[in-house]
Amino acid sequence: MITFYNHLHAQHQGKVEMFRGALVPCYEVPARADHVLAELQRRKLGTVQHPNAFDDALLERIHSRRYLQFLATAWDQWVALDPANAGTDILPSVWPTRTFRTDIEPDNFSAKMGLYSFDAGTPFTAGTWVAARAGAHCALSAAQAMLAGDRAAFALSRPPGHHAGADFFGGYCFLNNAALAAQYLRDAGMERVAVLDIDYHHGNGTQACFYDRPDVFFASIHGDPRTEYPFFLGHADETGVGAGKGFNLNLPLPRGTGYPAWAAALDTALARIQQFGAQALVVSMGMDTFVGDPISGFTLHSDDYLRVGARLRACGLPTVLVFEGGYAVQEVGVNAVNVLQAFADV
Ligand code: OKP
Ligand code: ZN
Repeated sequence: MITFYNHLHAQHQGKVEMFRGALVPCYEVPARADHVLAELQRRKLGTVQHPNAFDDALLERIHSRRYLQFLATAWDQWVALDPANAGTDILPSVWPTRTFRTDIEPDNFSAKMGLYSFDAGTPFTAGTWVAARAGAHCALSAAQAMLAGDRAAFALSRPPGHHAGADFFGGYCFLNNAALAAQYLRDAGMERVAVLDIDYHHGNGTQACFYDRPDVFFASIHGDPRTEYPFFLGHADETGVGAGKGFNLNLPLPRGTGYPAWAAALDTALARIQQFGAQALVVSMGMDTFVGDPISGFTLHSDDYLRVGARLRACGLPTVLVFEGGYAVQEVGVNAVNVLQAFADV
């Protein structure tokens, strides 16, 4: 299986995130991707390439222009406020909630940060835009390789993407890599594309991108949002709207869910994807369902990921796999590559 590796990922290196009133060290660290790369190379699982180049206009297929322009200039705006800011990551602290307006972009920088985000756990750093953009290019490159005939391709990138919407970042995500890949496949002429999100956290950004559309089916298996991040989306009664009604499937599971119940949900999701008649599959491959994950609550074990890879392969679709979460840093390489190896082997 070919891997497109975001060689610029370490340029996004947040220091701290807000958690229970304190700034704590970031969980989403460069070592995550390093461990996956090292394990891929150790098992000699296909070639590893840098991403291809793409026109920035492709990002506008999913994201709004004003949001992209903000991301591209945010760091310079921040340092322009005060040169001393160059040593500090940016975190938002004020948001437009219900009854506020979001159509006018404020001039104030903190207000802009709030307009374009939904949490205080997602630091924006000097290299965030460069890293996120190259990560999106990895997902697009994987879609391109799949279109060219590869059965599967892997985008190994960080920061992750599935919480990012058309015009907001949050949950460690800035550009929605999986959504960009799915849209790329649609634009290349595939009529029905499915996105399957197996990260522990609901892929609210991806769901929002396609919620009113019948051409991209979104299915997600995740911790119940009543107790789990991102809290405000991901319930089972969210089935799509308008022309998109019936093309969104959420399978929330309680904290503590283990492989048997999780795999039953996976079978349900894959059956619906087959029923939909998907011509290609994009997987938001979060590895934070692992029992040892420090911020998540399912109890999958490393061997289970071999079974996950085999099940994904068994549905027979050309597949783009996009790396998302997974914060048990020492184990994330083995777990991710178990999925890939079983996909490649079976
Ligand atoms: C991103 B992805 C931990 C708080 C949780 C947000 C989690 C984002 C997960 N102290 N903060 O879906 O893996
Ligand atoms: Zn996650």
